[in-house]
Amino acid sequence: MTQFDLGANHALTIFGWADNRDVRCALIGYMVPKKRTPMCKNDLIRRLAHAGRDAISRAMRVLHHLPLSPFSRKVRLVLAEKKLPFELQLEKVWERRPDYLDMNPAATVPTLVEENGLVIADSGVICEYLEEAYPEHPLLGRTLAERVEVRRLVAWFDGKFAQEVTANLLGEKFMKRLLGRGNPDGGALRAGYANLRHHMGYIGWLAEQRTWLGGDTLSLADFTAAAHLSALDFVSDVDWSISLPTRDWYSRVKCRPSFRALLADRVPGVIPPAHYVDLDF
Ligand SMILES: N[C@@H](CCC(=O)N[C@@H](CS)C(=O)NCC(=O)O)C(=O)O
Repeated sequence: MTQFDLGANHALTIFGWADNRDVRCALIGYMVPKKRTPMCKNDLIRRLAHAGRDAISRAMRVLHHLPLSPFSRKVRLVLAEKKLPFELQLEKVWERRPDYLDMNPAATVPTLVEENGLVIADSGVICEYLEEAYPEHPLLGRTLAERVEVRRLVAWFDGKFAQEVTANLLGEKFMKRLLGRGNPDGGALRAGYANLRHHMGYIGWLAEQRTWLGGDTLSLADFTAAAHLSALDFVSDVDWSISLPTRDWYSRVKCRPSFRALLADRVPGVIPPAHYVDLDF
């Protein structure tokens, strides 16, 4: 049951439900006149429509994200692999929206808001939560040894790779400006490209030893690495000729249906290279 304030004159109480697999919203409600001031019919209809839309959107799973954020991309891949419907909400973190800070005081993306209103901040926490809440289509590996290795690699890519590569390239070129922290630093960019070569060598080595990065099964390790590389690829920072095994592994991940939405991303002012969307690049 939700109560909407329809302005100075009326409140509307709605009993209903909505989900985004089958959008239904029962606007079974009643109006409570707060004052004896008349409200014009058109105004009332407009406010009811807004209230209905609010009721529907509140009940959908929403991921607050930025399209070039690898952490957001990782969660999008996991949600899609687990076949969990969700809506994307662009969050310009640099605007420091108070409502957003209430949900995620770190002011970073992503943040997931579940259909029941549960707010989950931080991509690592979100992925662990999704694995526990929706164990179908497991993404952390099967055996204990595999699960340890998958977690080690997730920490590797979201920690070491993110610091040594993503922050030096995407961070310097895009986030720094948006966050009002000045211009890209040439030294950081050079370090980023040099580190990327080493990391691609390591990914290629893993891909040659194993079916997938974490072992025999496709896992969060693959999606974490692919999330970082896909964001860098979008801004033309990846030279795939550096490591052919890395390229072959990436093209296998890129063919997953869960990847389609990432390939359709658009970012104002950034034109991805032609191979970004090419599944046989
Ligand atoms: N540990 C966080 C890191 C998220 C993160 O750093 N997101 C970046 C975008 S890729 C961000 O929101 N940066 C904004 C800022 O640093 O103020 C997570 O895994 O969600």
